[in-house]
Amino acid sequence: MKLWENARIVPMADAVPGMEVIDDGALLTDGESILAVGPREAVLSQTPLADKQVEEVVDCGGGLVLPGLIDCHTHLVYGGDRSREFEQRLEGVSYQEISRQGGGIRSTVAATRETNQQELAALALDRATRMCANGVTTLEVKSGYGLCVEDEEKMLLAARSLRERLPVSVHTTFLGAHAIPEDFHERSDDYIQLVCEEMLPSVARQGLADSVDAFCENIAFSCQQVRRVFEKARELGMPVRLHADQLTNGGGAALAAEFGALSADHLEYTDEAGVKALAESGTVAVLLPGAFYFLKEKQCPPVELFRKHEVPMALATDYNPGSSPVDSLLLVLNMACVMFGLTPRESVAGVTIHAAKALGLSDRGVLKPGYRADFAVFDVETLAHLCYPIGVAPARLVVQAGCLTRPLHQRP
Ligand code: DI6
Ligand code: FE
Repeated sequence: MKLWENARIVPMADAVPGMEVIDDGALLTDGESILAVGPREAVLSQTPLADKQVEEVVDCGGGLVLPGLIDCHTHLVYGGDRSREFEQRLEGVSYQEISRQGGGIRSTVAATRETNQQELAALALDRATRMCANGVTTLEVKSGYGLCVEDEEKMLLAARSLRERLPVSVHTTFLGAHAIPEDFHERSDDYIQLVCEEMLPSVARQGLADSVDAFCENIAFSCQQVRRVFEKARELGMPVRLHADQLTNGGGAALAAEFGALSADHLEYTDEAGVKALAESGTVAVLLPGAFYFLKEKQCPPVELFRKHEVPMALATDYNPGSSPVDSLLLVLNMACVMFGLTPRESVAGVTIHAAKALGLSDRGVLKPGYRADFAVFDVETLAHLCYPIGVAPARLVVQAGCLTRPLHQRP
């Protein structure tokens, strides 16, 4: 057992508004799980200290202790970069226009196909290492830059390899329906057939993905095409999520809800009917302010409607080379407050409790007995102090499954 003391704890569960920080708190962990959390005195009184069962006492330095951060939407496995496209956009060419000309996602597909699994894994490791320093303990990673059986699987294997190399839980998502590959130009239905009949069954057979995603948009796939993918996922028993209503209102939110999706992501153009559908299906709205900022979008997601209908809002980096080259979930907290009007508490809930729900994970995202001992310690006073600076210092300590993983030299 380990005792983590001198901590100001924000459990993100059962909070009384205005009383969410447990000053002089402590956590008791046993292996991968939390045994007790609360005011130090209360935790100590439950602790069999006399039996000398506490093998280690760790001083959290008076820092603010949060559940380990969860980045529930990333595309961090990819080859190449999109700096030339960035310059084109600065000259006034739109993201959609670049996509229609065959660039955009397809240019990253070409670069990713040319990069082997080991190289992809090394690039992803470097990116994920920086994310973990910010307190991330669970990371979702999508495929979607391979667009054929072999290259999609190569991406998923590269993503899964992070599990052995970093102290982070990795949740992988098959995003075969991300873009229409060049060899299927004007044959998008044929490509969807390949996704449903070959790619998805092969990925499922090997257990390479925890969920299935698609890009529902006029520059990608129609609702009808996404429906085919989701029906196949359902047949294979895999949960779904959807890139929905990012650039136009295409009815993506309602489609995601109809299939009981874990999450619907982006949602800038979702209307009230779509929001109600999400509320009824218990689907989490994942907001991605990095992409909104980088594409200079004008329409914010309907945050007021999410509040009104009590749709949980998660936040993620959407880390990718084309629309959201940001690896800092801490910066995303700031962006969500400034651009989308979330409160600091809503923002932090978006990268903890609600992000866990977006991944279908019920063992993390809050600090409670029985939950995973994943937490991060920041040298800040309050949740507002975590959100208001543009670029916060990385986490002082990161604990994953009960083990100190940052700073690494303190690893037992
Ligand atoms: N929406 C996104 O934000 C990423 N994919 C998607 O469907 C962008 C991917 C890219 O531009 O490379
Ligand atoms: Fe995305």
